[in-house]
Amino acid sequence: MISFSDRLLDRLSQCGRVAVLTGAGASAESGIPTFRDPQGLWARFNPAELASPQGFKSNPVRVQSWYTARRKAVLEADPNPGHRALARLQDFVHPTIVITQNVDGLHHRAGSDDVIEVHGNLHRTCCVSCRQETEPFDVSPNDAEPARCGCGGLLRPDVVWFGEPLQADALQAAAAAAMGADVFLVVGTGAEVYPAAGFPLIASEAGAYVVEVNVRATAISDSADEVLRGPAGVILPALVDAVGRLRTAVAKSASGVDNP
Ligand code: BJW
Ligand code: ZN
Repeated sequence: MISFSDRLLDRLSQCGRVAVLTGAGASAESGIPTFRDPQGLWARFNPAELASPQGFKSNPVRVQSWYTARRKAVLEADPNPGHRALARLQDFVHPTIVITQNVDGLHHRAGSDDVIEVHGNLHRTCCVSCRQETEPFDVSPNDAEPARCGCGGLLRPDVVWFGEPLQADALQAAAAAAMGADVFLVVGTGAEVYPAAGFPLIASEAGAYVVEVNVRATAISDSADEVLRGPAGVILPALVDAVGRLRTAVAKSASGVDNP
């Protein structure tokens, strides 16, 4: 059994608000590749070509076909025990706000109610000209023409590429969640991409207890209050089970079940 510090369990079982920042590592155990790990997407693909407005403009078929393949892979994947544990945490700590950099929608599918998708969602598609939301495109690398809207504009996934601003409402909601959190979990992110990578510091400066869950050291490991080293799909279910046991014990003793 994994053991957790009393400091963390006390805070989680007594606190009013949890916020969680998740990154690609949270979906790794669902079979979705991360970006910057040795087998990650950026080891095989060039982010300037595939995740920037300039790359899209110079070769829209390449970008649309890459996102078509990723969208299909995500549709075949399922939420993993880490996603489901965060959804279960809502039963014990409300609100549990999930700020995710992931565009795969797996937190929603796992049952988390309060999810802020700061980098968008790859299942949503919009037109670069009229901004209308449309059905997702299905484009292959060898297609001669890119997918277009009825208005003639190019279609793109509703995600945030490098150099693009995050949606103002998502950014504000995420900053507010970080500032209001008693405990701030940082799960499966290298914490290298801003502004999302700044949320743990915002939370810490506002008084949150910041806990990293990651298989490796990251840019924020040294500044976290506590580090839980291991896969999110193993650590998070054990942590939520421990919080649940503690909450149940506290509720029982308050109702006098153990002290008739
Ligand atoms: C596990 C695990 C397991 C593995 N369990 N853990 C200098 C130069 C150029 C730009 C900049 C610069 N300085 C700052 C910038 C800005 C730039 C930026 O931050 N760049 C840095 C790279 C330097 N940021 C932006 O451009 C952002 N926009 C912006 O700043 O706008 C300003 C603006 C204002 C006004 C007008 C105009 C502009 C936008 C950033 C958008 C990022 N987009 C992407 C693609 C999204 C769509 C898609 O999915 O295709 O978002 S890039 C990619 O990185 C994706 C991710 O969300 C993001 C973060 O990655 P993440 O999730 O941390 O993944 P990894 O792979 O890095 O880490 C995985 C972690 O998991 C690792 O730590 C593993 O150990 C761990 N792990 N298995 C637990 N089982
Ligand atoms: Zn259009």
